[in-house]
This record gives sequence, structure tokens and C-alpha cells, in this order.
Amino acid sequence: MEKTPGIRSTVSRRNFLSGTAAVGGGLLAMDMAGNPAHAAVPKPSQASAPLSEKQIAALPRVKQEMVAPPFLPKHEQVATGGPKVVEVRLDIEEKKMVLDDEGAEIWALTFNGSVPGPMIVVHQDDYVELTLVNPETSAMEHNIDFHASTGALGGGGLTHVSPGEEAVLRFRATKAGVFVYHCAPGGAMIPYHVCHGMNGAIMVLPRDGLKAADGTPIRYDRAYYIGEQDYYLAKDEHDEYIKYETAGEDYADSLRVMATLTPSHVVFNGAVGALLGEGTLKASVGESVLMVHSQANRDTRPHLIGGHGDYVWSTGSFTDPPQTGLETWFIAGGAAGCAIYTFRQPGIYAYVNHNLIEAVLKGASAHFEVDGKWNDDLMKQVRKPSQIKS
Ligand SMILES: [Cu+2]
Repeated sequence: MEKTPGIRSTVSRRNFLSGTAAVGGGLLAMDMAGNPAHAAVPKPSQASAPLSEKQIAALPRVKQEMVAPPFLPKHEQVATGGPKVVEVRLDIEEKKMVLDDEGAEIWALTFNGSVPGPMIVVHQDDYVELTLVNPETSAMEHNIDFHASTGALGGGGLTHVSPGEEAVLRFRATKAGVFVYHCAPGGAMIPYHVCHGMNGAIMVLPRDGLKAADGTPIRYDRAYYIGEQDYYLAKDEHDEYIKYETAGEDYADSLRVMATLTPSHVVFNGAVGALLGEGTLKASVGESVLMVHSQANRDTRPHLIGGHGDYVWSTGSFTDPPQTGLETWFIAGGAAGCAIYTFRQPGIYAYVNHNLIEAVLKGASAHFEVDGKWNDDLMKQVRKPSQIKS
């Protein structure tokens, strides 16, 4: 298997992108000069003065216990104390996963065995110290690119691990928001790995917690992580999905299907129905629920059927004020975003990608089961469906 195809061209393409970003920065500055309301919004972090290695070594260290999505690791919404070094370990696992009731399967490439990988939660100005472990049993080389980080390739160039290797990357979480992380080994292996499940998200909370546009604190009672995944499975001449013996064996077939830009599956949390039935998300009337949604490769549009986004950070940036009262929100491919909704009614709510073909035919649907007391003022069935009287 080729190890890092096209890594050179990947690097030069990134350099081109960073040039574009510099131009964007200039435009923003002009905007800010002409519009003081905008100028007030993007605040640099309060404690972002660079620390020496000695100062970093003196910071408190905490180990984050990773949990599989849709759950988030234990965390404080408002940070106590100053910046910390948060130790995170991700174990790469190449594993066969069944994707739907028809038995379609894929050799998924995963962080910690789940699609998406586990959510990491830190506060702005914390240091993330990641140990990335690629076991000897793996077939492929992997790495990680953190969209939350600042530095070349998001750490991608510093974390290439062949089977049997591990690497440690430290970055300072200077940007508050929710961000994607993903594997990006180089060339065509980048979409191949991302579209085999190798992505996840990190939430970098403001140290003093989330806020509405007017500064009012926003808190949540529960939090869930919905990772949307597009898969591109190849079929044989009998129109059946091809099954493979080992990870990586589907490389050429997969590239052929990916080139059509038409996914065979678009799912939440790894497989069709993962967040339905036993996987249904739970909440109660009166609870505020944070829903983080990531899509590492493709645009999407979450919608909570029967509810709304009370507060929505569609781009995922917590330095921008949340939008309010949305029906559907946009998450750009390669990004995470989030919404908070306070449930007012009990029942089953579908949470979908509101391209309904993708929701119903391709798999991008989840359920919330909400308990509590029905409110007739908000909705009431005045007459049951019955014979037309007139
Ligand atoms: Cu990978």
C-alpha cells in the first residue's frame, strides 16, 4: 500500500490556501474600520500571551476520559482556574462495520473505534496534548488535522504514524468554537480516510461559558454529539455492495464511487439507525439540549422536526453571537456547528439532515424521545382524523 501519496502537492495546496486567508484578513480589517459593530465581535482570547515551555510545564494537567458519541466527556461549562494541559489519547482502529439493515459493510477507519471519533472538550487557552496511537495491527498510516489548532496542516505533518507508532502533539486552543478534526494522510488518501469515518470534533468553550448576543449566559442540561458521515460503497455487477477481506482493499473501488460525489449512505453516528431505537437521544420537557453536529466532508442542514434552534452557532464559532429561533441551520462541509433547544413538549422528535432524500433514503435521521407534560396551548388535536362531514 502506498504510504503518503501526494503529500507534497497537499502541502503546496495548503500554502496557497494560507495565502488566500491573508487576503481575507485584510478585507476583515477594512470591514472593521467601517463598521464598529463588527469590530467589537471577534475578541482575541484574554489570556493568550505566549507561555514558555517552563510555564507550560507548571500548568495543571488533566486527563480527559474519552467517551463514544453521541455523548460528551465530563466537562465544566464555565472553567474553574486558569489554563490547563488537557491530555487526550486517541487509538486508531481499523474495523469492519455494518452500515444498514441490508448488511452493507465497510472497513471503517476510526479514532477510538467509533464513527465519528470521540468529542474532545476543553476551554479556550487550554493546551490539548494529544497522543495518537496507531497499533501494529493496522494496515495503514494515519495522522490528524485539528481545525481548532493554529500551525501548519493543523498538526497533520507532525502526527504521521505508521502501524506500531505513536506521536504526541500539543496545541493551544486559542479559538473558541466547535471544530472538526480528521485524518489527512495525503493525496487521495485524505478523502478516502475521511469518508471511511476518520473524523470527529472538538469543542473549545469560552472560559466563562456560552453567551447570547446581549451577554446573557447560556447553559445546557444535556449535550449530544451527532457526527454526520457520507460513505461511498461500491457495488458489483449484481447491484450488491462489494464486501472486502481487509482494510484498504476497497481503495480503487472507493475512489471511483467518491469521484461521482454521490454517497451510497449519509448517516449519523456511523450507521443507518444508530440514533434511532435503542440509540434514541433522551431529554425532558424544560431541559436545554446542546446538539453539536459535524460533517467533515460535505455540506448539511440539520433540522429538529417539531422544535427549533433557540440558539444556533451555525459556523461553530463562539466568538460570534448565536443566531436565534432558527428552523434549519447550515453546517458547511469541513465544519462543526451547534444548536441549543429547550424542549417544550414531550414526544418523539426527528432530528434530520433536511435534504429529506438524505434523511430518509440515505440514513441521516435521529430521534429525540422527550418526556414531560403536553402543553395544549402550544398544540392540540382539535378533531381526530375522521370521515369528512360536509
Ligand atoms: Cu487515517
